[in-house]
Amino acid sequence: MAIYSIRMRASKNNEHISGAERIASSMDIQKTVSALINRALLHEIGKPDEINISVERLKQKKIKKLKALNITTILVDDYKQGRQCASQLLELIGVDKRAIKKAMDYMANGASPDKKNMRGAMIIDYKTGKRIEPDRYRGIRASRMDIAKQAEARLISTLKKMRINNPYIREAIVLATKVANAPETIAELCWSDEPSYQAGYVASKRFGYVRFPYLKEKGSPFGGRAFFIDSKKLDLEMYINFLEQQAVLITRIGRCKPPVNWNTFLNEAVIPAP
Ligand code: PML
Ligand code: MG
Repeated sequence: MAIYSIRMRASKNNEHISGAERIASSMDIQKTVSALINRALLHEIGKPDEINISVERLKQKKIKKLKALNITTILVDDYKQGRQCASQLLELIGVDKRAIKKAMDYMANGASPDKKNMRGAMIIDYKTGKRIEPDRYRGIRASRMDIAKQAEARLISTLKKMRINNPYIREAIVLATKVANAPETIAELCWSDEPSYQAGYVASKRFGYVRFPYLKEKGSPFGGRAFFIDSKKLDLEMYINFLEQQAVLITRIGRCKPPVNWNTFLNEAVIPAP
């Protein structure tokens, strides 16, 4: 069976407003393309000036199959508390305070040099906070990934039970799983650029996908992603190649835990049971 990577990106006034992608068989290309176009047309920022769709055949043997990260939700009252807890978690993972502050400042104010959102992610040194992605406007866009139909059905039903099912979170789990599975990734920080969507997460191999219902003030259009790495050890070209080119399919889902407050999370996840 021929398998394809189908990618959509939409822009308005030369600014990226929406992007999404799927991996599908040749039989499903048409309905997938039409769903992605609908998605671009329904974006809350308004009708796009341009919609780009690309359809590219994948060599099946090269698709890497992965299990999704476990999902934990931390209950926070507002985005300030959310950012405090997210910072503490990043510190626990080993990211330096300086690097966390720089990443958050960039994301809160438009991370591209013209103070707009980037289409992709920043790559940030975990100690110094120095950005090393080659193009600061575009960033690195993790790509060529999806979740298999059966795993997606399970993920939807699990997320529904927790009352957190929506396309943002499903796509973010797929992306975060791919990114966390690059051995070079120390952690990822993300919050949404949708003005009405305030949630975000810190993802890592050790703690999984840890979400915070509030990481951003309501109405802010600024969001994005930061991948923390050790620039002294990193082969940047190989890392970017994995993130952008390696096809990944999530075939199994992880656990999805009921929401907890920050102290409970620390006690359960950080201090190991005797
Ligand atoms: C986005 O697609 O804008 C990023 C969403 C990140 C948070 C998803 C969640 O866990 O609710
Ligand atoms: Mg978005």
